[in-house]
Amino acid sequence: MKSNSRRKFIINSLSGGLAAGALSTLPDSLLALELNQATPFSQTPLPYGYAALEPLIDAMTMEIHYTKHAATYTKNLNEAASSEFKGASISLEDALKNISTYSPKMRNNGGGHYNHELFWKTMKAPDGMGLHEGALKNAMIKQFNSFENFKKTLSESAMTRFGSGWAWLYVDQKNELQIGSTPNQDNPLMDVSPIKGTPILGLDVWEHAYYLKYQNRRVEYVNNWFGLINWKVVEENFLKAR
Ligand code: MN3
Repeated sequence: MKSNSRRKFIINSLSGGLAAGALSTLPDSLLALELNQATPFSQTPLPYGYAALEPLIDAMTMEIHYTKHAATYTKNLNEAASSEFKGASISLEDALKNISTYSPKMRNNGGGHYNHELFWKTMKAPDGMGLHEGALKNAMIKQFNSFENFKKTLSESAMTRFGSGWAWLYVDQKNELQIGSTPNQDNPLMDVSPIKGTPILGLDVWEHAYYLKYQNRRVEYVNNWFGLINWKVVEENFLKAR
C-alpha cells in the first residue's frame, strides 16, 4: 500500500472504532507514527459534514476553512518538517514545545495544523447538551466559580485578542484550568508563548472563521460557538492533559 492510502486506512480504522485486537495487527511502528502525529502530517477527516454546524457556523465557511485555510497549514507544515526535521521522527507536540529552535514557517504552520485539528474535534452539531456533571465541571467550578463565569472569561479573552489569534481553555503546569489567548497560530504548548500548558479547547478568532456569516460581529460568533462545543471530547482532553 502506498503511504497515503495506508494512512487513510489507519485513520478510517481508528475512527470506525475497531477493537484493540484488530489494531494490534498493524505494525507497531506505523501505529506509533499515527498516534504521535509525526510526518507526513495529514488532516483528520471532519467528524461531521460541512453543514452540520448550521445555523451557528455556515457550510461555506466550514468548507473553505477546512479545505483551504487548514489544508494549507498542513501542507506548509509538511514542507517545513521535511527540511527541518532532517528525517528524524519528531512529534508535532515536541516540535511545538521547542518551537523557538525552528523557523517561523514551522511555528505558523505547525501551530495552524495543531490548532485546527483540536478545533474541529471539539465541535459537534448543536444539540442543546451542555457540560455534564463530572471531573471537568468540578475543576471548572473550583477555578472559575461557575460555568457562567468560565464562559464570560473565555468570551472576554476571545474579544480582547486584537487581530488574528485563538482563545484557549488549557491545563497549566500545576494541573489547573486556565483561560488565555495567543496571537496568530501560536498556542500554549509553545515555548515562546507567555501562557503555558496543554490546550483542551480552542476558539479560532481569525476572521476567516466567521466573516462570511458574521462580518465584524465577532461577539455574536463567540456566543454562538459555545452552543457547538463537544464537551465529551473536551473532558477527554482534560483527563489526558492532567
Ligand atoms: Mn482558522
